[in-house]
Amino acid sequence: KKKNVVLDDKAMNRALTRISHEILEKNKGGADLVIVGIKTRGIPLAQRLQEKIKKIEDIDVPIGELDITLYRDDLQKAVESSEPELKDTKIDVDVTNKKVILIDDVLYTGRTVRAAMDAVMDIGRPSQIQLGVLVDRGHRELPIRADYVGKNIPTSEKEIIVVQLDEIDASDQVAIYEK
Ligand code: 3GP
Ligand code: 5GP
Ligand code: MG
Repeated sequence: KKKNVVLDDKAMNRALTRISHEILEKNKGGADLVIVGIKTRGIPLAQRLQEKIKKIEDIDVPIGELDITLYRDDLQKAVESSEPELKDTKIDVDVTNKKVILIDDVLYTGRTVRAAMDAVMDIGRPSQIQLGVLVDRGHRELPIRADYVGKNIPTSEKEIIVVQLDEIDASDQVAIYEK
């Protein structure tokens, strides 16, 4: 319940600006990129990166959406006992020979990202898949790492990262809570 703010609106915006530059640097520009936001909060983050890349290099990177959810009624139990599953895919562009950048708010066990990679590879043959997250909270259960990280926040299993975004929560903030 105790709250510790780790990113305020300004810090979040700077992190996303930096990631936009890192994406352009690593890929030598924005050609052949497709940005794919994962379910709720990955989607506005993907849109913000698209806008920043447009401002920096005046290039329109297409974006798509994946809805990957745990079937569950209880989040805690679900995290331990069931796998994330694909509910919906909205990717209008052909990903074959494109570099797909998956975007999620928080990277934890890596199981959601694994499901997202499966979903992307089911619809085409990307030349690469990269991963960007606002927060890496550790505790990976699969050999997955992010190419772009807003902030590394080592957490205990008892802590939870609360990500609030303007588009959904009417403010920009990342905070750590004790469960
Ligand atoms: P998101 O859709 O914005 O990513 O998983 C549904 C929501 O529950 C996620 O929102 C996420 O913010 C929140 N959440 C917080 N802690 C956890 C967790 O440990 N596991 C999962 N699956 N979701 C979490
Ligand atoms: P995974 O364990 O598969 O990496 O994460 C599962 C999903 O829950 C991902 O969409 C991830 O963003 C989200 N998630 C995991 N831990 C947290 C957390 O502490 N806070 C928030 N906001 N989301 C989380
Ligand atoms: Mg998420």
